[in-house]
Amino acid sequence: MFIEKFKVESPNVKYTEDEIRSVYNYETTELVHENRNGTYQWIVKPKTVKYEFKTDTHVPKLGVMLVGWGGNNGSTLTGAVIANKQGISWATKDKVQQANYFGSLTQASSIRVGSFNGEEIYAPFKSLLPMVNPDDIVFGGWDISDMNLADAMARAKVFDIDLQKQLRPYMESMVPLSGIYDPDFIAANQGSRANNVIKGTKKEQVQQIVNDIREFKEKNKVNKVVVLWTANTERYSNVVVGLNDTMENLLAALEKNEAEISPSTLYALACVFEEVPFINGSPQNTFVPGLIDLAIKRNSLIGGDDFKSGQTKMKSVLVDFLVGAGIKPTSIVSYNHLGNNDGMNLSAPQTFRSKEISKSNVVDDMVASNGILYEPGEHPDHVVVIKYVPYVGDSKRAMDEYTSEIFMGGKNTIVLHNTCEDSLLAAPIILDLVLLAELSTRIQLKAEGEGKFHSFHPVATILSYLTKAPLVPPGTPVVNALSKQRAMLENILRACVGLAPENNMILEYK
Ligand code: NAI
Ligand code: DG6
Repeated sequence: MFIEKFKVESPNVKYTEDEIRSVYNYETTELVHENRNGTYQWIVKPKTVKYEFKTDTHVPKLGVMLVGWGGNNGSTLTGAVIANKQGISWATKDKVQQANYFGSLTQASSIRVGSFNGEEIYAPFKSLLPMVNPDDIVFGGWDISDMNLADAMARAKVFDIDLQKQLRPYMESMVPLSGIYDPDFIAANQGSRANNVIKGTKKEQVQQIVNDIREFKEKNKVNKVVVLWTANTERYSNVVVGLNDTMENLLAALEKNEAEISPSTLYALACVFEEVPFINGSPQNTFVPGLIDLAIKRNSLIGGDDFKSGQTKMKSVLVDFLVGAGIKPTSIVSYNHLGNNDGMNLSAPQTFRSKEISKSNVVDDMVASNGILYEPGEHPDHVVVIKYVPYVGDSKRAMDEYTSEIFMGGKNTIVLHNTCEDSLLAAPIILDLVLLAELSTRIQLKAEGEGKFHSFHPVATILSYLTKAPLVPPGTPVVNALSKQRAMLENILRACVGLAPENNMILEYK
């Protein structure tokens, strides 16, 4: 059965006019490796840590500024939100289609809240805590191309033509602000697009972004802004001691107009200065150590990297399943071809390399979790190929071959073929990233023994379900397995309303 909303009644949770307060017993373990009677042993000690959470229930008017607003993802997301808000439907060759938010974890997935008369009861994921309604988001942003959003939508060739016609009047007047362009960081084939660029030194460019955010806030009367990079994939920046390895060095490098500071790092700097959340949807190392250092010191949310939309999402399910089932993946080969501007940009070796890295490191934690299957340091062969094929446009083809060793030396090969508009996978993920980033800034917590409430760590691991290469604070484990990432997110939100983590034990019926 499906219910629309619910309220938790418990001595551990209190709803007031302004906040939800909960007390939550976090069941965890403490591990010790110690010498007992002459032999080293692993001792596991279960322990309970009491946490308190408080969630500000005032949902702000949210502004979202996209870097790369006029791209396929930017125009698709903007058009989709307008279509949902306006209740637009359109004729396809199959049927009359209604706008929806399919593919969004927050808007189109559900959580289990319990059993009632022997039936499982589910509610919308978004009913867990008060969240911004995507229909109410005000969009804006930057692009190095000055094309208005209606023309950008037509260029993207993602939406059906009947929908485009209905959206055009809403999107014609939406024109991106000038962007920071540095041809050294993206493919040379993007040069012809760059007719809308901010001039000046890097420091002046950062200041312009700061001014843009302030003006956007003021003009649209929004209480909060989240900035998200959905612009072209850049090459990796060189991480150099003395240049970008610490906050001080990065700020000094900005003063000196050092060439090796990428445009994405400049936008991120502006956001951290303004304490505006910044999310990186592409694979490059925008978050050089100096930037992470600065974000931590200013307690300004950063999250990334690279939307986990299709092939990688499947990979982080399938490899988790195989390794979890005691099957040993030995070779993973992932081919992609696509014909959109992202594909054209990725046809340059340096930008492809950024994508290759983020697509390749996604099975490491699953492999490391099973020492029966893998020797220490052993990995499956893992190859990623991306080719630009203009004819297929935004409709990306992803083909994967997984070869595994099974029982008694047998081999098993699984082949997948996925065809889908890339932007229709990415747009709902962008939505989730901004909604969850905003929500997480309204949650405060403290563990027993901590005097004061504090926000989550500014490096937002809570967003990792949505990214291929989750950015984590130094010294924190990276989790790629999709089910664990979802459980982490859902269980944290459940804790905020005093609900136990979903443990799937269903002991009531055992
Ligand atoms: P796109 O090429 O259609 O759009 C990117 C836009 O960014 C373009 O309009 C371009 O003019 C603009 N741009 C480039 N550099 C800029 C800068 N420095 N400042 C402001 N604007 C700038 O690409 P698309 O398909 O929208 O993808 C965007 C990014 O998202 C790419 O990096 C892609 O790799 C990444 N991504 C996409 C996924 C998907 O499923 N569509 C999944 C994972 C990541
Ligand atoms: C080529 O793979 C283009 C890329 O931008 C991908 O479409 C994007 O990174 C999505 O990747 P995945 O692996 O999540 O489908």
